[in-house]
Amino acid sequence: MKPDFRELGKRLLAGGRLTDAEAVSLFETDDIFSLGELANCVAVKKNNKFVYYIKNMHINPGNICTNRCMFCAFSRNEGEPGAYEYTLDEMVKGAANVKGKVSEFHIVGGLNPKMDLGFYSELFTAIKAAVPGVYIKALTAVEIDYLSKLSGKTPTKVLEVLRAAGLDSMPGGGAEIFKASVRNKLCPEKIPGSKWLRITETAHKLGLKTTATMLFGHVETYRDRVDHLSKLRQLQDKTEGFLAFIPLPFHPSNTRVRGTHPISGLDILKTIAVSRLYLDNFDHIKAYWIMTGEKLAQTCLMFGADDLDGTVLEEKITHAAGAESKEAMSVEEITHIIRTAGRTPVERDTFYNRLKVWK
Ligand code: V47
Ligand code: SF4
Repeated sequence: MKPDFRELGKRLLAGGRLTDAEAVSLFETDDIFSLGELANCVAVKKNNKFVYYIKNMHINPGNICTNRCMFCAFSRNEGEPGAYEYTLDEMVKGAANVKGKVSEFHIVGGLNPKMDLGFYSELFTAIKAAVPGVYIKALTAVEIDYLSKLSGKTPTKVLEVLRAAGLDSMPGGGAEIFKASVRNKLCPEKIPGSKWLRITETAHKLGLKTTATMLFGHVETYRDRVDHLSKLRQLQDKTEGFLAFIPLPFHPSNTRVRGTHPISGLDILKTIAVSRLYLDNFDHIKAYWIMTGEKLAQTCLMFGADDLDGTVLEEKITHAAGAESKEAMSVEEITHIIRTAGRTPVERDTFYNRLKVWK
C-alpha cells in the first residue's frame, strides 16, 4: 500500500488517527520529504515552533547487571574489567556540585542486588536534601520489577516507598521492543513487554508520569515497531501518563548483536516522523541527541521532534556502544541548534513546565 499523503494530511490534521497498516506503509515509503512535511505540520500544530530542552544530569549508579542483555555494551559482571559501582557519597557529592545548574537528575543503572530498595531510597532522600527543589526522574519499569523481587514488595508498594523518598517521575528505558518473538531473541532475560506495560500503568495510576522509549534498528521489522507504538498509544489512551516518546536508535559496537548494519540517518528520521504521526495522544517526541548525534538531532526537528533532551553532563550507556556524540552539551550549544533550525528554544522541567522561553 502506497501512502496517500494528501488524504492522510487532511485526516490527521483534523484529529483523525493513523491505522497500523498506514503506519507500516509510512515506514516503507521512499517519499521521505512528504513524510517529513506531514510530521512537521502535525508537530508544529501541537507545539507551535517551540523546541524543548532540559538542564539535567544523568547518573548511572553502577553497571553491574544480572541481566546482561546482548544489545547492552554498558553492563558488566561483578569483578569484570570496567565494572563500577558508585557509593552513595560519591553520587550525592556529584549531585551537590551541580546545584543550581540542573533541574533534573535522570538516574538509571544495572540490576545489582547491592543496589536495592533501601539503597535507592537513601540515594533519593540524600539528593533531595543536598539539592532542594530538583526533580528526580529515575528507575525504569525493569528496575522497579527487580526492586520488587529483591524486597518482596509489590511494584505498587515499591513505587510508593520511592516516591516518599523523593522519586518524581520515571524514564522510559527498558521498553526495547514489546513483541515477544523479537524480545525473546534480543533480551530473553528481561521482563516481558506486557510486564513493562503493567508496571508503567501502575506508576501512572499512582500519579507518577513517565516517558516511553523504543529501541530500534536491530532485529525487528517495521511491523514490530508499529506493534510497539500501538501498545503505547493504547496505554496512553487509558492513563494519559506518558510525557514523551523517545525512539532510541541501536548502537551495535561492543554488543553481542550480530549481523546488523549501523542504523541509517534516513531510518532515524522516518522513525521520528512515523512516531509523531502515529502517537497522536503523546504531546512530545524526543530526538535524544546523544543517540542520534547532534547534527541529525537538529534535522529531526524538521521531521516531527520537538524535544532534544538536555545537557546530560555525563553519559555511559550509548558511549559504551560506540556513540560518537559528545557526553554533554552546554545551554549555548543546545539553544544554537534549536535556533538555527528556525525554532524557539524553551527550557523545560521534567513535566514540561516552561522555565525559560528564549526570544
Ligand atoms: O533502556 C541500551 C537503551 C536505554 C543500547 O526517558 C541502547 O527521557 C542504543 O532509556 N544502543 C537507556 N540504545 C536510555 C533511556 C533514555 C535516554 C534518554 C532519555 C530517556 C527518557 C530515556 O538505552 C536502555 C536501552 O533501551 N540501550 N543499549 C545500545 N547499544
Ligand atoms: Fe542490564 Fe539494562 Fe543493560 Fe539490560 S539494558 S544489561 S537490564 S543495564
